[in-house]
Amino acid sequence: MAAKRGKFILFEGLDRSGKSTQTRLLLNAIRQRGKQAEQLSFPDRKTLIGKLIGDYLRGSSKPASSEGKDKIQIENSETLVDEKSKDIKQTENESVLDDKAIHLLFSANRWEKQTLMRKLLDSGVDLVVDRYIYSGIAFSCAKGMDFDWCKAPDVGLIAPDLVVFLNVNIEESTAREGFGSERYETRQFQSLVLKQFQKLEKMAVPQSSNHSLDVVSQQPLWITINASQSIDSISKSVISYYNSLQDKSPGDYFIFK
Ligand code: ADP
Ligand code: DGP
Ligand code: NA
Ligand code: NA
Repeated sequence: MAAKRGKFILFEGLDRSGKSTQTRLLLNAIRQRGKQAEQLSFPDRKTLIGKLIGDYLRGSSKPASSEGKDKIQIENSETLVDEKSKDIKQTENESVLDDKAIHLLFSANRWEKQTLMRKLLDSGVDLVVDRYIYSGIAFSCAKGMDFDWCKAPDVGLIAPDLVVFLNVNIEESTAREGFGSERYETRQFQSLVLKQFQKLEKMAVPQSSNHSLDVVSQQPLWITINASQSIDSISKSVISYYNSLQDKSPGDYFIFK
C-alpha cells in the first residue's frame, strides 16, 4: 500500500460535452508529473455485461419495448386472465422491466470494476473516470423512473473525490462531431437528461468560492464548468481543481450513499 491513496476524479456531462477529451488531457497532465494515473470509462463495453450494454446503446432510439431483440422475456405469473388482456399486460410489463433491467446492467458494470478501482487507488494510482454514478441516475430518471429506485443499486460504490460536470448547451453538443449515433443521442432526450444533472448538481456539495477544496466533506465535491469554453481553458481549470484536492490514506474513500 502507498502512503497516500490515489485521487478519483470523475467527468460527467451530456453526450459530446467533452468528457473523453478532458479525461485524456487530465490523465496526461498527471502522468507528466511522474504520478501514476489510469483511465476508466463507463459503461466499460469490454466486459460481458458491457457487451450487452453496447448492443442496447447501438440499438434504435425507439423505446426498448418496441423491438424484440432488446426484450428480456418474462413469464407472466397471472395465468387466469384472458388472452387479450394478458398480452397487453405483458407488453406493459416488458417495457417497464426493460428500462429497469438495463439500469441494473449499467450499475453492475460499475460494480464489476470496484475491486480494480480500490486496488489502484490504494496503491497510489489516480483514477480519471469518464461517467459513473451520476450518468446512471440522470439517464434513467430522464425516462421518468423513480429517483430513489435508480440510486439504490449504486449505493455502496466508491464515490469520486471530485465530480467535474461539463455543462454544455444542447445546441452546441448536438452539433458536435458524432452526435446522434446512439440510442440516447436525440436533442429531446438530452434536454431531459440535462434537467436531471441539474437536480443532482443542486444536491451536491457546491464548489467553494475561493477555489479551495479543503473543506471537510462527507460527499464528493462537485464543480460545474462551462464546457463551451475552449478545450485548453477547460483543461486549465480542471487541473487547478485537481491540484487543490486533499490527500487521503488508502482505504479512506467517500462511499456513495
Ligand atoms: P464526450 O466524451 O463527452 O462524448 P468528446 O470529448 O468525445 O465528448 O467530444 C465530442 C466532440 O467535441 C469531439 O469531436 C471533440 O473534439 C469536440 N470537443 C470537445 N471539447 C470541445 C470544446 N471545448 N469545444 C469544441 N469542441 C470540443
Ligand atoms: P458513451 O459515454 O459515449 O460511451 O455513451 C454511453 C451512453 O450511455 C451515453 O448516452 C450515456 C449512457 N449512460 C452511461 N451510463 C449510464 C447508466 O448508468 N445508465 C443509463 N441508463 N445510461 C447510461
Ligand atoms: Na455517447
Ligand atoms: Na466519452
